[in-house]
Amino acid sequence: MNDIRLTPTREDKFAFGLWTIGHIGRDPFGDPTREPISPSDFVNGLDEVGAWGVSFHDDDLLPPGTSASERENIKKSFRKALDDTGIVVSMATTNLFTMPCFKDGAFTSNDPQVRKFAIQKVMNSIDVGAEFGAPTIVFWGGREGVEAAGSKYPLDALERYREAMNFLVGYVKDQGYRMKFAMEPKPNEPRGDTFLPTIGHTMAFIETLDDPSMVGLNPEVAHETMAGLSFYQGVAQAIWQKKLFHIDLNDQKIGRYDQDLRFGSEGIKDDFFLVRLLERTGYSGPKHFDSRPYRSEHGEGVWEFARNSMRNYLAFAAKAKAYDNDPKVKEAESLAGVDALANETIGKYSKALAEKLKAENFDYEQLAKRNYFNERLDQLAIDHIFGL
Ligand SMILES: [Mn+2]
Repeated sequence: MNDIRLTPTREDKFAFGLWTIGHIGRDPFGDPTREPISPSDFVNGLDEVGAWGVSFHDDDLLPPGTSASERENIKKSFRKALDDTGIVVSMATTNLFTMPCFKDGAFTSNDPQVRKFAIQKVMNSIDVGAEFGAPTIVFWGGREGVEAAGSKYPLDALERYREAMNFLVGYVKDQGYRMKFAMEPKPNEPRGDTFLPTIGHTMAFIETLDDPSMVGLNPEVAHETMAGLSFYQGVAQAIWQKKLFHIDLNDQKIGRYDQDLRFGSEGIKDDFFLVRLLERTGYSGPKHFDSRPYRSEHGEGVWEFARNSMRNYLAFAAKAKAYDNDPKVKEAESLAGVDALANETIGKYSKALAEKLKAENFDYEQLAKRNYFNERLDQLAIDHIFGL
């Protein structure tokens, strides 16, 4: 345990949103349990715990209804805290869910005026993101969905979703901003059913856009887990399709409401393999925590939550490295045939190869006798996580 580094450095690129550690503990059943943290105090706090980046919704930084002079003051003190600490703005996003006008959706509201207002709100949010150098704009379509299935023809809703994303890509290019978009899927909550509910749905949607190269994914542990899916497998496919532009790390029990738990506090094995995947594929984007302290915490407790989120990531990274360097793991992987899966099966189609393959004889009864020793391999992962 002694050689494991558990203290973050800037190179780790750990980032937190203003709404995460700064969450005031309000839930659908209860009032706030802690005081808000101002954006500049938040940045100073991040610096103290060793984080690297900060993200925000437009409304976290500049609450709706703030006067022009107040906006300038907020931006000035936020800028000063960033300059004083060296904390960077790693991502910006738009709140298209809190304002009552979005109750029927934003890009997919049945009211065209609401749809236009939503696009305008994102353009303004992109401008603020650009002002602070955010390289990525995240889109979480929290209200893009239905309770009453008959209230929206889903093919039309997807068409309007696409129209909005294409328009906003056009805006970014026209402004000459050096930024890309990352879409964040979620299966439900706050809507009964959300459009683009999973990593898979969203990646398929992105390929239908005018310029798919501008848009990738911001998958979140909790959201994919709510859908009963393996976040690890989903992220792996996103990496394979070169669509992992950003990531939201947190934790979640399957089948529950969106818990936004501290990363590494719940789905330990999936988290272990997730971190191993991010490390071995050289993911270089922000490791962004979209989670919040338990409602029972306040003061130092919320910063402990932040420290422990990063600590757990680093612990998993160290455990994953030890797992990969363990000769027993290498041996078990070889028995399982892990490396053999990286070798081409037959190659590109040709008539000659097809005929040759048709003529081959396979002793499938013999093939069925192979033991892959996956129990042994999996227990080695568990042993490493346990530290045995
Ligand atoms: Mn998120």
